Amino acid sequence: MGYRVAVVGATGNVGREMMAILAEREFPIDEIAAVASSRSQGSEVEFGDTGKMLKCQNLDNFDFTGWDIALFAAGSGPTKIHAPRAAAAGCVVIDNSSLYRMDPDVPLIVPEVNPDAIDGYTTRNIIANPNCSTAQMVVALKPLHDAAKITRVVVSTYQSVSGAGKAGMDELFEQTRAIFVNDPVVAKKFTKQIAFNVIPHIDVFLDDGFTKEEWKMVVETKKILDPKVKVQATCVRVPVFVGHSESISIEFENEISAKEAQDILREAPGIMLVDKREDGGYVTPIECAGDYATFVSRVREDPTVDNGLVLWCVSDNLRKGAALNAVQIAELLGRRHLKKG
Ligand code: 11C
Repeated sequence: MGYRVAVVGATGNVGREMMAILAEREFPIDEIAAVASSRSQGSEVEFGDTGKMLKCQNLDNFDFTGWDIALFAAGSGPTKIHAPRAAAAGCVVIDNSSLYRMDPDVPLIVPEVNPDAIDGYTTRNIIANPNCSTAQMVVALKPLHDAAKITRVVVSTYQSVSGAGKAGMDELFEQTRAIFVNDPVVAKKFTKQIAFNVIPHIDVFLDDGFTKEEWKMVVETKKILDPKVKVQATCVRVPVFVGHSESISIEFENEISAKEAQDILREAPGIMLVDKREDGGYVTPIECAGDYATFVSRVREDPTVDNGLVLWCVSDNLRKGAALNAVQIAELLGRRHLKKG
């Protein structure tokens, strides 16, 4: 006996990945619904590679009664209207938007890091999925924090255009094509040309000069990993289709060598250590796209601080950064709370 699962936002980048990962991981499903805005009503999405085609149902009048789990990848606007409606109908919402992440009554979960926090979901019947750049970073930080207690993190990100949705991917493709055929370059989704360029700006600016994407990395890491850890982030958009990369500098309370960190990371859940000090002995976004792992490379000691390490971390932002983490939360929920059979 399995679950009745609705994927909300099923036609978007993340919704499609959710479908694919539910099928790949053989999540126990009795019935699956593809739900989307009225614009997509009637269009079809495939349930992974199963060949099973699902007709999109209209979110505005979808009745969540009797559905066990709804994976939301619909953006904050529709989520604000429909997630509380689903939760009130008894369906547990796992939400990929930023709407509920900092709500004290909503657990923000990365299963490799803070699985126990899921027990608090019953207050609102909603569980939040973190921002993609936070998810991969905390997977890499957690085993090191357990070993030597992290005090401070300074991170610079190199984020792919798929983080900005299909429109971001289309813009990189269109601008690249335009440059090759000498057409004018048009920037709509991004604030400057993204093809053959990098843009140090993701999401809106806040009063202190940081962007909201940078702020999310700070507050979400504190909520998931440890409120005492200080985080400072610079988030940058790069002309890569899929896969976010991060250069992470970490300060620890206790001593930890690069060798010790490598040994710990090699055994840590969700991590693939690829760290050979030779040409190509590290992972780049092209190689991580489509994979589940958070890849860690270039682990080294930071000679400018006491007890410091620097590392390179890459992951598929649509998978561990979004859809995979959401499905892992559903699996955790099933194991701990919504047992079937
Ligand atoms: C980006 N990280 O790459 C963003 C996308 O809060 O879930 C995800 C935003 C979020 O643009």
